[in-house]
Amino acid sequence: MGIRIGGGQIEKLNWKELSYSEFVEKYMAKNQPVVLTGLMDDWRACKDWVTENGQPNLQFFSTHFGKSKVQVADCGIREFTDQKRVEMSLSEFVKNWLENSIMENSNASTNEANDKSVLYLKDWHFAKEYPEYVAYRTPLIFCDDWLNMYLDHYRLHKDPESYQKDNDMCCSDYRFVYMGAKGSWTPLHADVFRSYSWSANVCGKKKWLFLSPSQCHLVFDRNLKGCVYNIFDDVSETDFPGFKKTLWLECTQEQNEIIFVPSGWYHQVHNLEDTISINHNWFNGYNLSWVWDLLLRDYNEAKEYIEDIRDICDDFEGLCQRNLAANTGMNFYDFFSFLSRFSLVNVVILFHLRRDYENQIWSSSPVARHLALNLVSIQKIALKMKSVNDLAGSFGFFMYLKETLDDPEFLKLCMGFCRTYGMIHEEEKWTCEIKKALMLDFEDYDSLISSPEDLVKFIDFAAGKFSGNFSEENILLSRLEDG
Ligand SMILES: O=C(O)CCC(=O)C(=O)O
Repeated sequence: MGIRIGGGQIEKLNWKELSYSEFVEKYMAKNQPVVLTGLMDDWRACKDWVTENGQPNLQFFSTHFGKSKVQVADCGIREFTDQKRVEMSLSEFVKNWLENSIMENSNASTNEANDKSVLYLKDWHFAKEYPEYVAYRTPLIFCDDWLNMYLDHYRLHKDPESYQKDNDMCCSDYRFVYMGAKGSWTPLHADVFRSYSWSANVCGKKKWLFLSPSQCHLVFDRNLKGCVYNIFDDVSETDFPGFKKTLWLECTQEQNEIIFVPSGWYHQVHNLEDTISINHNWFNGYNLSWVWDLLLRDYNEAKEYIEDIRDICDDFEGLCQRNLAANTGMNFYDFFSFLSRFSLVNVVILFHLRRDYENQIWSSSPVARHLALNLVSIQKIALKMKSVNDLAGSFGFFMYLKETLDDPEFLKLCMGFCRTYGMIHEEEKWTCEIKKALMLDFEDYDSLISSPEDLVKFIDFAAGKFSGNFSEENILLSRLEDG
């Protein structure tokens, strides 16, 4: 039984036809996919990584990055919910690719099948590994990326027991390069943390198949545990009774096109030609609540799984959180520390903005509005977190305002955030100088943040300071009413 394609077309637009706010309104906030052109014109990757006849420049990779250790998926072998992966050097991967393509060509001339499975290099932290070689610049519309900004300064998860320096690269960021020959593919999945992603084709062509979040339950088995692996397999109706009802959106992505993959959409991807792509996963104020919902669901599953050892376990909750981090990539502690720091970033920049603008119109600036909306969504999540009783209100993380404001990494995070928001909203006159006088703004807030309740209060404190200024649009006040 084949899959049903329907439900319309994914729009393809030249970036020049779209403003930042239109992108936010039509795609990011509505969580809809879109393909954008015109965003990769000056990328170094598009010159260095592609030969004159439009093929991946494998020689270039071997010469310049050959020693890198990379993760390679064998597209012919399934291992649990993913493809089997091995680690090899980039030059070994290239050698294998070239040998395979020679074999493919000779088999094509004799009409024989090549039964060697296709290898696919995935999740290469290229930008982190080669910061000096600036292969590309993240397009402005994808810059409101809290996940990667954060990981430039903090770790998302550091388990003291399993932490190894060598392992540093694996969760250092979510900016990747993918490379694979024609026929390589990625099984059905939704992205890590239910993040957004964007994927740019530097070379080659990909076929994407998308399933909207409203249909996602249909690719799961009766227990809502196992998910279909390959939608082109003969999917068992007994195991996956809902699958026949699924309706897929299909899209072919050409060279130099970037696809925006919204939060929580399941997708399967096939390389129709030899392909190199760059992709980032990210989240921000618009999809952060999805991240929390997923984390809570995974936590409940992790807990249920070990429920029968609760009575013999000294630290049952600790074990749940360790399992959650191992399965999902972060636990409640990680998410809460992330959220607390970002609440402070947003508040600090709002204070800064008010100081920087001598006149009274600062609060109607798009940056101020954006920051206020961020705080609204952080507070909504904190309110949801408050209702998780199991942890007695504590997530194990303590944020002392004074210490945090003195932390050079935190100040760098604020500066990066400031710069990004200045660029996004074209506030060029903005200085982004976060002054040391910062602490004065918090003089009358002499408290630490250690629970979702504290976070709610802290944002209320900020709302109290700013609500007068936001009287026209009443963003912060309307949040209080919602709450
Ligand atoms: O390009 C691929 O093979 C998979 C990429 C993907 O799933 C993503 O960017 O979310």
